[in-house]
Amino acid sequence: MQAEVIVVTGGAGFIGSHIVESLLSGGARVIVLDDYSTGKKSNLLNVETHSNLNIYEVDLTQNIKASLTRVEEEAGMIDRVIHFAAQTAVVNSIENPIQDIHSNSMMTVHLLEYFKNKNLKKFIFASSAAVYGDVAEFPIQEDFSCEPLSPYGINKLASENYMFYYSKVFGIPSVALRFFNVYGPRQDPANPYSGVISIFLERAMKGLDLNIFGDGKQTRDFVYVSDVVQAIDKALYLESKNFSAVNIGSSLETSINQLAQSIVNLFPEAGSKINHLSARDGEIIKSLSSTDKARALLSFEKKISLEKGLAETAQWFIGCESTLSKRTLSETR
Ligand code: UD2
Repeated sequence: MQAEVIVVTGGAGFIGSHIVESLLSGGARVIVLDDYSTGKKSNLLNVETHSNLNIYEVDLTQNIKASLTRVEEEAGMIDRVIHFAAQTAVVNSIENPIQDIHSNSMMTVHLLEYFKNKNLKKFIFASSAAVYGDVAEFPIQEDFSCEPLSPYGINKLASENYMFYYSKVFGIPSVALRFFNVYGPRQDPANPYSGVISIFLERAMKGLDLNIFGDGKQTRDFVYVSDVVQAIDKALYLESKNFSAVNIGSSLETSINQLAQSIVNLFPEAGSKINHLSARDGEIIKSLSSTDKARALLSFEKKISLEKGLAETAQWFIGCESTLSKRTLSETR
């Protein structure tokens, strides 16, 4: 039997590259579409020469139809799509809400339009807990009202609404995975709005102080990337023809104070201290997912504890640091 063709937009990104590896090991033909705006070629280093992988460097805000037509000419009919390409920073969406439409919901609609009469077997979308806005009741369930408080969250919700419409009217089966705070190897600590775990790990490893915004009592629901991959894989082969929106989290809340202390404890020799700076504007105080729906629909079970996930991510950061210093050493020779 011929391998299924699966397109991963944003496949060179943090989560995307992990799902690409998992799909290839399952025997699929994988097509990555990425413009390397936040994704990196190095994220696909383990698989870049795999005979079942094709990588196309394309800007998906421009002429998606031409890119997908080319893919189908070269690889055959596309069976499933995992749509992860997006502008990922909430703060950018606030600063430039119009641009954000182009690189978020508009891209989703272009993709759905392309697939509307093509018998696509599944369309998976990286949604976010940002669709909920400020919630009064916990844990957060999928049927709570969605009142997003950023253009980023508005776009995620708009994409979901389009997916619902294209499933009802054009029969494109789809799943929106509402990610809580995902962390793990390859998360890039490059800017102040990168995931807090990547920032804290990088700083603790170098013995730099960890800066907590506010009193640190705010909580987040951290989920390890391999658990997320497990959920994506299940969603990709879900039997349903409809649209579903599903939370993907750990159903555990951790305060930023606890997190910072656990990370400092991983590098006892480095001597980082913990500081408190003023709170970020518009910060949510609490985040906690219900994953009952994920369990029922996708047999989702969190496998990696925060302790184990932090240790594995720390190992990855240490590995990167030593590769970098080896490279710098050989370059200066
Ligand atoms: C997460 C998502 C965001 C959106 C949002 C929806 C990430 C990286 N961001 O934002 O895309 O989906 O959830 O609710 O997953 N912090 C510090 N010091 C630092 C950096 C962060 O104290 O150096 C705090 C920050 O103020 C916040 C917490 O750590 O209280 C988590 O911050 P984040 O930027 O990792 O994620 P979040 O929840 O703001």
